[in-house]
Amino acid sequence: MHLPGNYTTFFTIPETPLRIYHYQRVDSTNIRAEALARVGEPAWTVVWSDEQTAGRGRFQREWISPAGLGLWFSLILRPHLPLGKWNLINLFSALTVAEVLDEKFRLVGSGKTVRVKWPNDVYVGERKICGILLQSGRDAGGENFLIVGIGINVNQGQEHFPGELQDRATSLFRETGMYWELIPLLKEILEQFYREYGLEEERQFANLVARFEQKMVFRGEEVKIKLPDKVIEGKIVKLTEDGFLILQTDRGEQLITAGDVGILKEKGV
Ligand code: BT5
Repeated sequence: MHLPGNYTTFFTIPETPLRIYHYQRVDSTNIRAEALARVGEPAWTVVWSDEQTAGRGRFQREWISPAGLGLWFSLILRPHLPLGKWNLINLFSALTVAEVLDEKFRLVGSGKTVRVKWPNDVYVGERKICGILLQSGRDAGGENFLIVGIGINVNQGQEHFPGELQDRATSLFRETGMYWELIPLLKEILEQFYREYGLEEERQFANLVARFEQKMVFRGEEVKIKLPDKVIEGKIVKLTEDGFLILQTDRGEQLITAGDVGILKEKGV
């Protein structure tokens, strides 16, 4: 077995196959997890780091990951789903984080609720609290794997975000006025992920799209979607059974498989 290098601690979560390698600082937990998966690391191994020096979002965008203030981790999965359905794991991951965070808001008696934005962002009001990056690959033995990279802002105050993010990003601390311990939160998210994933896998993720739609921002609203080469406008009609977006545009319905969704009135997404 390939050893995962200079990790600080290692722990498991009882009654689950979850194994967590904890680092103080890495470039990106997705990069580390991918390297492990390529040489055959099994599903449910997690790479977690206090800090990332090259945290990444989609399309190579930067993900701000300051030391000790949030949860930055990546989980290896080896899904038994047809490849065409792996996109559903995007939706599943966002929903799982949203449900755990909702539980925290209930706990502190806050009236706030967490929403998901297609395909895999988690929002509180207009601000992003969590971003997710999925990367698939194939290991040396020819088996496909998936890396689920999750970044959750936990204890940042407004001043910890760079200027342009101060209004667009939030954290559990900003929303509840309380500091949250990272390890219990990480364990809770991973446990819930593991439990719910098993249930979803049994029913082939059949109810997931409906659950996601209920928590989804912008349903039925006019939006603009930034694609790599253009921006299109239209109304979100619904999601397909594979979790892609159907947009009603003035040229008819269009299927959107990737992109950034924002409301039409907004300056940026
Ligand atoms: C994402 O990309 O939202 C996916 C982020 C995934 C981060 C995790 S952390 C663990 C693992 N290791 C990694 O290297 N990545 C994963 P996207 O939808 O492209 O959003 C990126 C945009 O969000 C940036 O361009 C910023 O505008 C904004 N952003 C950056 N850092 C942020 C933060 N900490 N909180 C909220 N927004 C942020």
